[in-house]
Amino acid sequence: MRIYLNGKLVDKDKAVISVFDHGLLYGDGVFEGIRSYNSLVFRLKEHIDRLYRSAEAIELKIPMTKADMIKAVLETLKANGLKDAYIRLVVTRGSGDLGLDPRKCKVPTVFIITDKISLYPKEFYQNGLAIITAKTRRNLVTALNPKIKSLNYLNNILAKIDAIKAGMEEAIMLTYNDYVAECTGDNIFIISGGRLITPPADVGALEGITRDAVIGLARMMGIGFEEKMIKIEDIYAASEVFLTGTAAEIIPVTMIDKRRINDGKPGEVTKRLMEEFKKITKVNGVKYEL
Ligand code: PXG
Repeated sequence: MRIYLNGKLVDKDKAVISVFDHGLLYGDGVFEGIRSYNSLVFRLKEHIDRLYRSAEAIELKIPMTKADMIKAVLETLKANGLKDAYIRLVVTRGSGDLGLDPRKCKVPTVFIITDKISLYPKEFYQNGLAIITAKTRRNLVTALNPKIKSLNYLNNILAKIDAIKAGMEEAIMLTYNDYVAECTGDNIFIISGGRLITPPADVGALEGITRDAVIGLARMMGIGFEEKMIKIEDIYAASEVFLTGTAAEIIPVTMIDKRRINDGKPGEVTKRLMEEFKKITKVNGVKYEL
C-alpha cells in the first residue's frame, strides 16, 4: 500500500510521522473521509472545500492549493489501483514541541490514505439499524464547533462507546439543551407529516456531504424539506428515520432506544432516496484512470 505523505508517495511502513506532531499530541488538525465509486470520486470538490473550511476555522494554513490537493488524492488512488475506495485525508498542525503553542509547528503534516471501504452488513440496509440515544452530550458549538471536522473526535468516540455498550452500532447525540444534533459519524433525518426534516447544522452537527446530496435529491423528487430543531420525541414519533454519511450512504433506522419506529420496517421515502442516491454515485464524480 502506498501512502501520500508530505508531497511523496511512500510505502505503508515508511509512512510515519513524528511523536511531536501536534495532530497526535493535541488532536490539532483536520480530516476528511471521501469515497470513490468505480473510479469516480464522489463530491470531491465539496470534501476539499470542507477540509479547507475546517482548517481555516482552526487557523491552520494548508501548505498546498486545493487543485494540488485534488491531484494528490487522484495520484494516491492510482498508485493503489483502487476503483472503489475509502479516502482519508489528514492535515495536522505538524511537528512542534511539548506545549500547546501552534506557532512552534512550522510545517503542517499532510497525508492521504486510500483503502478498501468496510461497509455495514447488507441486513442493516434491508431491515434497518437499531440505535440508541447516547448519554454523552454533543460538544457546545461555542466550545468546539462540530462543523469543524477536526482530529478531536473524542466527543463522538465517547458516544460511540455508549452505543457499543448497548450492543448497537450508532448513537444519537443530543445538545446540552436536549435538541437532536446528529449521530457519532452520520447525520440524521426523519420523515414526519410527509416532509423530510433534519436538524440545522448550527445546532451542533457536521455539514455532511451526503446530507447535502440527500437534500438535493429530495428537492428533485418533490419531497417537502425543512431544516428544523427537533427533540428525541419527534424522532420516536416519526414515520421514517434514516442516517447519512460517506461510509453508510443512506441507512434506515427502525429501532431507537428499544422503541420501534412506525412498523419497524425501512420506510418508503427512505427506500426511494436510497435508490436515487445509488444512481448519483454512479454518474457524479471526478474521474480517474487506473
Ligand atoms: N457527522 C459526523 C460527526 C461525521 O463524522 C458525518 C456526519 C457524515 O458526513 P459526510 O460528509 O460523510 O456525509 C460524519 C462523517 C469513518 C467515517 O471512518 C466517518 C465519517 C465519514 C466517513 C468515514 O468512521 N463521518
